Amino acid sequence: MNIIFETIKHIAFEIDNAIKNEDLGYSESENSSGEDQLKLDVQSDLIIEKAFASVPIVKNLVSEEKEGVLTLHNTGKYTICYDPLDGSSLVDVNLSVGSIFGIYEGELIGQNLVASVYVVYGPRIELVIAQKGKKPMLSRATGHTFHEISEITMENKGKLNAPGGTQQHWCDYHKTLIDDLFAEGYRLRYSGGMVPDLHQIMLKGGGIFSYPGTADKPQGKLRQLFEVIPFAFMYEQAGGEAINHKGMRLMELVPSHPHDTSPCFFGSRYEIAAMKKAYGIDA
Ligand code: FBP
Repeated sequence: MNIIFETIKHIAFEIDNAIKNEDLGYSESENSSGEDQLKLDVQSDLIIEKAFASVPIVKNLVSEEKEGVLTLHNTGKYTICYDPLDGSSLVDVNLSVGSIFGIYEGELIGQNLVASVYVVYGPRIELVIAQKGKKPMLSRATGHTFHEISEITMENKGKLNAPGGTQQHWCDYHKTLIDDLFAEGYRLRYSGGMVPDLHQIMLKGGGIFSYPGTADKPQGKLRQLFEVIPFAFMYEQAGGEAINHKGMRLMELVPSHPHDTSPCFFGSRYEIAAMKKAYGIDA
């Protein structure tokens, strides 16, 4: 598994270099969800594919930017589902973005995720690795080397609120949840980039990130295999919780298609309990 983590560190420097030096314009192509692709989306995807092509333990790659499964090594053990540049539409306004990696063994379902990694491309490059039985580990780059900084542990209650989704299409009880949290003194922290938003809540002790199902997107927007499940694993390893709109653990998701999305709620225990109460879910 360490060879995968070391390869992701190498990928992080290459993508950071591309963000800082390459063309921020749109490519001619669309991804499999019909979204226009930035040249950086395509380039980041190629950087990842090239890097794992020389890692025999990686059997398959599944990218948010492409349809289908790419088999690299038939004798490999793991499938890596990844979002090469999450929040890429924020690069041209110079906000932090990220890459997300979910490492699965066997069928591509929540319970088969064995490790996850995300990279934050911000003022500095930071990387967090979560493995079974361990607290997530934060590392930070100086020069071209990552140094381990600290394990991440979430408090039971936080103070940050990151509410995603088009507010005019929120259901009433979701609006009540969000309004009540602000009435309790929570501070708004939503950049439009899932990676920096979830990173901030984890590092600043807790709170809640929500991207609900809405009238315009009943199944939410965020993809199960590439975004939701890898972060659900991160949050649970850090002592937080991650559930869907029915109160089911996101780690129990069974996508029927690689690009399936899901309503999702990530947070510390107090805020997830508040969400369950607002949604009428038995605690
Ligand atoms: P991409 O993976 O296509 O970048 O989209 C995901 C994302 O940008 C997340 O990073 C972010 O949390 C969300 O979409 C923002 O959505 P919205 O613009 O609806 O708030």
